[in-house]
Amino acid sequence: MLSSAATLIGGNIIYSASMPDNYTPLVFQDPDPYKLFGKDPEMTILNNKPWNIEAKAHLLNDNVTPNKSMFVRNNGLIPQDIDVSKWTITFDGESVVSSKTYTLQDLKTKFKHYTYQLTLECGGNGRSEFNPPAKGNQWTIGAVSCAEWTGVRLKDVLEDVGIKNNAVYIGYHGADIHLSKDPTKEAISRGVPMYKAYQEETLLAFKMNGEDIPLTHGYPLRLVAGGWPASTSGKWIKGISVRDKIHDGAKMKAPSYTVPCNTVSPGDKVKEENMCIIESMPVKSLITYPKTGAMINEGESLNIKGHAWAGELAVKSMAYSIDFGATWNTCVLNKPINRLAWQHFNATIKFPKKGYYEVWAKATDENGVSQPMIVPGWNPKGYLNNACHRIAVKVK
Ligand SMILES: Nc1nc2c(c(=O)[nH]1)N[C@H]1C(S)=C(S)[C@@H](COP(=O)(O)O)O[C@H]1N2
Ligand SMILES: [Mo]
Repeated sequence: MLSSAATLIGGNIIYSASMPDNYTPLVFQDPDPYKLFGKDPEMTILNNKPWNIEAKAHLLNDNVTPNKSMFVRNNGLIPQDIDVSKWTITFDGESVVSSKTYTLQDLKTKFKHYTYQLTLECGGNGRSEFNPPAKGNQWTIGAVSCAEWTGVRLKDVLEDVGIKNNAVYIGYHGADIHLSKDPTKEAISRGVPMYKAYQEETLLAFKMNGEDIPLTHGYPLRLVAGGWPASTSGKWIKGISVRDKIHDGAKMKAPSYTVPCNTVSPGDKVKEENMCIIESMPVKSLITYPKTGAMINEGESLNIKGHAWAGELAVKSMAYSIDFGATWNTCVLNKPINRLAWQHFNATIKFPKKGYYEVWAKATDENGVSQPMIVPGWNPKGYLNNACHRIAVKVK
C-alpha cells in the first residue's frame, strides 16, 4: 500500500520500511484531495469519507470533460495496491454458460477497441433543491461529466463468454472497500438490464480522454453505461454477474436509485414495492459560460455556451429566457458526436436595457419533453432533479 500511495502523492515515505502494517501515515488521514485527485481548486468537496466532489457549472465548459473538473462519487474506499499486471475480470452468475476470467491484457488484445464520449450524471445530481430535503450528498448541479471513454464493448465480451437466454440483468463487482472495511460487503454493486448491456456504446473501458483512467474514476477497468444514472457505471471492475433476475447487489434495493412508480406528494413515505429502478436519465442542460454573476455594459451582447443531454435520447432543441421563463428564444444546438454524448449549445443575447437578469436554459428531447422550470416530482431520495439551470447577469 505504501509504495502505491507514495506514487499517488508524488513523494517518498521516509522510514516506510519500519512502519507497522496497520499504521496509516498522517498524510493519508488528511490528504489534499485537490492534489491527490488532480482536481481544479474550485471544485466543491461534499464529503471526504467517502470522497464526493462536484464541479461548478463554469468548470464544465470544455466539450469533453477533463479529469480536473470531473465529479467524484464514491460509496466506499478507493482500492489501493492495484497491480495492473495481475488484474482480472470474472464473468459468472446464473446465466453464463460457464464462468470465465480474462486478464486486462486478454481484454485489450482479444476484442476490438471503441471510443465514445459518454454522459455520466449521478442520479442524485440536483438533490440539494428538494423540499422536504432528501438525505445524501447535497449535489447542486455539478455531478455530471462527458468524457471520452475507450475500451471494448461489453456485448463482444458477453458473446465470447456465452450467455444463456434466460439472462435478465448484469451486475458489476468493483474492487473498492466497504466503509465498514468488512471484506464480505460490497460498497455498491449495481447493473443494467441485458438490452442496455448489449448496446454498442456500453463499454468495459480502460482509457479516459486517451489516457489510463484516473484512479478515482475506476482505474484500471470501468463499466461505462452512458445516459443512465452514473451509479450503473461500475468503477474498478473485477467481475460481472449475469443474472436470471434483476441484480440484487448492494444499492439495488429501494430506496437506493429508485423513485416512486407513481408520483407522490412531497414528504410521503413510499413502500419498497412501490419504488421503481431509475433507468434512462431525463433531459437536462447547463450554462457553462459565462460564470454566474457576469457583468456587461449596456449595448454589449453576451455569448452563452453550454451542454444539453437527455439520457438515451438526443436533445432536439435548446432555448434560453432572460425574463424568468416568460418568453423563450432559440439557441444554436449541435448534434451529438455519438449517441449518449452531451450536445453543445450557444446563443448571442442582447439585453433590452440596464438591470439584473437571469439567463435560463431549457432543453427539449426528441420526444418533445422539456426541462421543468422548477424542481420536479419530489421523491424520498431526491433523484432526477432536471430543473432549468440559470445564471445571473448584470447589465450596467
Ligand atoms: N465500484 C464503484 N463504482 C461506482 C461507484 C462506487 O462507489 N464504487 N459509485 C457510482 C456512482 S453512485 C456514481 S454517480 C459514479 C461516479 O463516477 P465518477 O466518480 O467517476 O464521476 O460511479 C459509480 N460507480
Ligand atoms: Mo451516483
